[in-house]
Amino acid sequence: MNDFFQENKKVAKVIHEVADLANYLWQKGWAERNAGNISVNLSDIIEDVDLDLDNYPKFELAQPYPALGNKFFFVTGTGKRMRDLAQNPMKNACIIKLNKKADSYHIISMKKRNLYNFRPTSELPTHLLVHNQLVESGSTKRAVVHTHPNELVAMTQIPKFQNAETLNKTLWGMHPEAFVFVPRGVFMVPYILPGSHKIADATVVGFEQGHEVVIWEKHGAFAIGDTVSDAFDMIDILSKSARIWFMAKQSGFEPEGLNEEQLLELKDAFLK
Ligand code: 2HA
Ligand code: ZN
Repeated sequence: MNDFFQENKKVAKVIHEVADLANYLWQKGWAERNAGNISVNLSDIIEDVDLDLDNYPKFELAQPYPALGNKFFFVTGTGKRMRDLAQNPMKNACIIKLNKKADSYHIISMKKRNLYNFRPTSELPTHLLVHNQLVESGSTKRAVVHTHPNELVAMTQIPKFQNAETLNKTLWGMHPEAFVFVPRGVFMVPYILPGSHKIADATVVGFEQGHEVVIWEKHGAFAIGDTVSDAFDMIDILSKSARIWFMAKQSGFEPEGLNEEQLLELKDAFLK
């Protein structure tokens, strides 16, 4: 099965993109140990594969994801390191296929005997719920990326930035491109236990409202995009703004930011 996916050029390209991204996340210092997770909906590029699902291990899901019946996903593995994934994606991530009712999945990229204790990411509830929303809403976005971007996480340790309005205004004000590329700003989720269905439910609200980046207070960021690179760019741009804020602050000054008039001018020019 491994070979099949590598022979499918479109799937191989997605796997390469994920491996490249895993390397960037590690290089950026956003992926300590097993931090972060990535998923890509492959259903448009894996059409009909004649699979005997009984040959592949089956796992129940705690809830159904109605829009995801029979869909395929490339998903990083729980406990796996991004730096290892960059070297060997098929050992540190897997392809899953949901069943028709979308209340269980099979891992189809590994034979039962090779599976050992491999499982998809601990944040699977959020990844699947977000993909469910993307498919339901007819979005072209197929990639979901979660990482721990240092400066953005650090900002959420500062009480005034636990409010999306203040955080967005500050991030946009540090660099105009932050507004150009993330004009809807981030959606803030207050601290909730990682890996929980509760954090999945809170996160999907942000994407339903049209945001492309959701910040998890004191934890990290979730972003969506047509590709994993697009999702990464959103976090990278905001992270740059956060870095500029800290640099100005550390030099002993209160960062000035763009004023209301300048922000309005950007809104007129770029908010479609
Ligand atoms: O994959 O980042 O949020 C480990 C995490 C959990
Ligand atoms: Zn995390």
